[in-house]
Amino acid sequence: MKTIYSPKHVLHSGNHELVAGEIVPAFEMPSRADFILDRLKAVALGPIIDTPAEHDIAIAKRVHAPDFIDFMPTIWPRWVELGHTGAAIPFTWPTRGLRGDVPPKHLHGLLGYYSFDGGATFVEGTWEAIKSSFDVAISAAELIKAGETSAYALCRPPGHHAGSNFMGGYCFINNIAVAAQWFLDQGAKRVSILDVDYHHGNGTQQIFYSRSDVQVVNLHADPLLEYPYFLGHKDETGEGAGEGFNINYPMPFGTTYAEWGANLDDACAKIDAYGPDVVLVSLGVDTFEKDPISKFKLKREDYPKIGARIAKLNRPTLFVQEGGYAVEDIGFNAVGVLTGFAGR
Ligand code: OKP
Ligand code: ZN
Repeated sequence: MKTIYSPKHVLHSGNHELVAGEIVPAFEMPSRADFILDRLKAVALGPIIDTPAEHDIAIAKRVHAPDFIDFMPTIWPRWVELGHTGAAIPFTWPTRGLRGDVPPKHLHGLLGYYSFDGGATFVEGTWEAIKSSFDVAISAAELIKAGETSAYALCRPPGHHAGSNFMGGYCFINNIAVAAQWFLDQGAKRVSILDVDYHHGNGTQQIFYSRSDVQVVNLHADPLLEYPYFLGHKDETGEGAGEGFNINYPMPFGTTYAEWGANLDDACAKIDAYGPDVVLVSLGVDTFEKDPISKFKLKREDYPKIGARIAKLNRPTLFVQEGGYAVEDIGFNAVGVLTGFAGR
């Protein structure tokens, strides 16, 4: 299996987040990609391409609002113009009782207008890293189109919390959603997205919620207990033409592979029944027992089983990296899924 990766991800670094009242370095940090690369090389999964082709950002506008995509590269220059020196971060959101339909003119207001939380922060190189992560996803999709049966997009920053016109949860462009639409635009009729990240992929769900050409299947922590809190319940099954094409498997804290794997089996049966031309996997490994921000109990030896189960779908499969914050273990777990898929 080939990997696509961009060294430009490192331009998105030094970000912080607010955890229980303390400012700490963001858990989504550059070393995550380094540990994954080290492990890819150690197991010799396949060639690692570190020069993804540049793709037209118009491709991202097929699932994202053009004004949202055009806004992101302006954030850092405007932030600096205001005299700020720390990272750009939203602080006011148009929640209940406020007008969410009028974009403010001031940058501070726009940051809230185009986000759902304060987890997507900008430093000087963030936009370039976002663009490179998008380029990685599309370049990996191109490998599948060219006939590879699988590929791994080592995306950073991740994407599954980003919706049509909002960022959040470390995510800016929804890489997997953009890739799914790209496959459809290249002639695919049906695409399945299987999101195995610990957190519900609210952005991916929102983007495809009323569509039948992309099936979205999410395995995640119960949103009554866990981030992103406001989406990911079992009764969210799609709407209109999309009715029945969104499937959620919320699970309690402490979930082990026994229960998680049973839900994966069920999810795979639903994907089989849908009959997609290609399967896209939002590969988060924050389900790991030692993940610092998560509460599932999957073990290192469980990850190859996930890959092996997905391989049984026997369809072209694109893996797109999402979360995973136990950085010393992330290589073993993410690459474990890939080796399991490859039958080793
Ligand atoms: C991104 B992905 C407060 C806690 C917020 C946000 C987690 C984002 C996870 N600082 N945590 O799905 O792995
Ligand atoms: Zn996650």
